[in-house]
Formats: sequence, structure tokens, C-alpha cells
Amino acid sequence: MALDRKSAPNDLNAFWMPFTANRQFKKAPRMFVAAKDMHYTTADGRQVLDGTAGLWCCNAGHCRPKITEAIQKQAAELDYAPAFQMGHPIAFELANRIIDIAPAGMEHVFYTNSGSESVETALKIAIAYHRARGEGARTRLIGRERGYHGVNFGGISVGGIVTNRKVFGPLLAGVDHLPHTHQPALNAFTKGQPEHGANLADELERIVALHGAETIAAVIVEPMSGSTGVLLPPKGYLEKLRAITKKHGILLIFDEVITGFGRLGSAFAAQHYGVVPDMMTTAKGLTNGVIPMGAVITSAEVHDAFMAGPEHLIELFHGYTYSGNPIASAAGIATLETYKEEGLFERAAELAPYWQDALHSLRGLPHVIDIRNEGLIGAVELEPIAGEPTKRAFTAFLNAYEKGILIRTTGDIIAMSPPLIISKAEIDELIGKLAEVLKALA
Ligand code: PXG
Repeated sequence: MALDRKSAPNDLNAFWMPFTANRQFKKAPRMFVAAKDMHYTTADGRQVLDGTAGLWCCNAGHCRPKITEAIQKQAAELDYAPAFQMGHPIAFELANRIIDIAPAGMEHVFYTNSGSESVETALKIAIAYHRARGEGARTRLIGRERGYHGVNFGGISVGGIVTNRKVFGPLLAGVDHLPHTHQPALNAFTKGQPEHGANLADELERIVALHGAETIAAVIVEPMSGSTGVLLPPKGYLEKLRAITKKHGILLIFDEVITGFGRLGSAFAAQHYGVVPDMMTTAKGLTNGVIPMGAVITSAEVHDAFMAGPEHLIELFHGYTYSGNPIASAAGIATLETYKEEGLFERAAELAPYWQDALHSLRGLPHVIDIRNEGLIGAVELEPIAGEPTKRAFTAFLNAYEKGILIRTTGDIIAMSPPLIISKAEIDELIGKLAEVLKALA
């Protein structure tokens, strides 16, 4: 009998779900069975407005025909080609198209299958880059408190989310962290970039003085921290990080897994903020979330340092079976074409002021202690229930889902990042329903 995928399975036990309260979920499952444009359809037939672009990835909305067709066609034409010592044209074409929209000076693409893998790849390239140039002592990696760089060992080591680190042992050696930039006492309810906090980048000078610049390979930060609750870079902060890293010969990596592909109204945060790093890690919006794919985008200088020695030798001992997979590459090309044809990055920039006003209209509602926004990203921070952190926001999430809107929560922060195709009426609906949820919260 054919599997009826539209009905909820009656045994949920086998699938150990990621980042999920498994036992609670399995008692009262929330299942999506279809999606189109701005909406999901639930197993019980309700429409849910997608306030989070899936998990910050479906920037063009759901089941977009061009992307669906590209995947179908590619699957029938060239399903897989070996990724090592062999190639296929589509991966090269996609790389060119990524470089077309990347900041000037970013010229090469290394494919991965996820944001986590992009981070591991970039960290490894950073260390190997210095070694290739005769600076093999530069192995230290500097991350930031509250940073999220995926879930693999390098990423959680440079990351700064305590729950993602503390049960996994000693992690990578030789890692240090900048302080995070969240200062609600100074910056609460700021629209866009906060005024206060550029000085926190000077902490990098302290870390450099402590360890010696000649031991530090790279600094990795999210230009805007998404997962940890939408923490925006204070004005001048990223510029300072760039200046200090450059001064000390340290590579700067922007983790653009969330900010890449239009989220802030430019292709990348690097362009939005006018600060160009040496490498950018991406995933998610690269294929509209439809097929797993990530990419590390590097400067010519980083890449070229490897292109020495005998030409028959492999320059970088790194890569994945699915690096540049043909179907993922086809999905990537169709996604970038969809963004371009529909002007979605510009649309995000145009909608940003409307989004900002809608979001800040929630100020004054019960328990709201901060609201933050940039591009088509927004966060509403709630006062935690004493002794029960995360519960208030998670209750809001569950109630929002019942009302027909999908939001995300992290700690007691509600985060939203709708597909860039959202209309003003849908922004009103999303924020209007969220307001009702907040008013009803205990
Ligand atoms: N870097 C950043 C900045 C991310 O946001 C990753 C790396 C890892 O990507 P993968 O593809 O390995 O998951 C991420 C992922 C959320 C949420 O709701 C955020 C992410 C993933 C899932 C949920 O905040 N970010």
C-alpha cells in the first residue's frame, strides 16, 4: 500500500527530533503537510502564516515553481556526479552567480551542505591559509558570546550559546570569545542598529594582547546574531572589528547563514553594513531551504594562498560527498533567479520601514521589554517568568500556532523573519495576531 504521507503517523517514537522537546511534541504533535508561498497547511487542514521563512531559509516563500521545476528536471538529467577530481557544469555556474551578488573581492565558493559545515570549512580554511603562507602558529579562533555557528565541534567551540556547549566536553582548544553586544539597559527599543556598544569591539585588542596576534587565525561573528535573539551590531562595531583584524593579520569571517540572500535588504549583510570580511559562511537561503546546501565564499587572497606547489597535488584536503551536488546546484541557480526576477532583496529593503513600524507597535504590551529589528528581521523580548525562563515565550509560540501564525522563540525572545514575498496586509496579520497572543499572556 502506498504510504499516505498526508495523515499523521501514529507512532512518532522512531524519529528523535532535533532541537525539540520530543516528549512534549509527541503528545501533541504540530505537523505541516503542505506549503505554498506565505502559508503552511497543517495536518488538520489549517493555514498557518509563515512568520519565520521556515527556519530563516525560505526567503522566496514556499513551493516556488521555478525552483520546483529545476529540481525535478535536474533529478531526471544528472542526479549525482562525483565531487572530487570530477565536475559538472551546474556547480560552476552557481558559483559564478553567487560571486556576482557577493561583495567585490569575494571571488571563490567552496560548497558544503549546511550552515554548520560552512562554519567548519571556513575555520579549517582560516588555519590552513596561515600555514600555507608560513604562519603556522596562527591557530587560535575567536568567536563571540551568544554567537551561533551551527552544531559541529568547531562551531560550538567558537559559538557562545551555553546550552549548545556545556554538555559536550572540552571542545576545540585555543578558542576565545569576544563579549556579546546585547545591552538592553542602553539600547532597548532601538529601531535598527543600536547607538551604544561599538567599544565592545575593542575587546578584540585585549584578546590579541593576551594571546599574541601571531597565534590568532580568525575572528568569526554573525554580522547580526539571529538564533540567539536578533542581536544587532552597534553602530561602528563591525567597522572596528574589520580594522582591528586587518591591523593584526587576522582573518575576519562573517557567518551569513541567516543574513545572506536578502534578509537585510541586500544580498549579504556585508553589503548592508558596508564591511567586507575575508570569508562568508552561507546556507539556508542559497537554495531557499529546499535542498540542503551551503557555501563558503572567500576572498581571492584566501583562495590564492592555496594555489601554490605542484599542480597535480590537491590543494585543500577538505570536502564533502555532496559538495556542489547537481540537484542542489540547480535549486541554487533557480533560487537566485527567483530572487532576481522578483527583486526580492530590494523588496525586503522597501518593506523594512513598514515592518519596523508594525513591530514597534507592540511596545507597551504586557511583558514586552525590548523590540529589535533590521531588514525583514524582528524580535520581541519578553520578561521571563520568575524561576521559569523560556516558558512565557514558548507559551506565546504555542498560542500563536493555534492562531495561525508561525513564530520562533529562543529563550524568552520571539524572533520573526518572514519570507521576503510577504505583503503589507500579511505583516499586519502577523503582528496583529501576535499582539492578541501577547495581550492574553499570563
Ligand atoms: N550559522 C548561523 C549564523 C546560523 O544561524 C548555522 C550556522 C547552522 O546552520 P545549519 O544549516 O547547520 O543548521 C545557523 C543555523 C533558529 C534557528 O530558529 C537558527 C538556525 C538553525 C535552526 C533554527 O534560530 N541557524
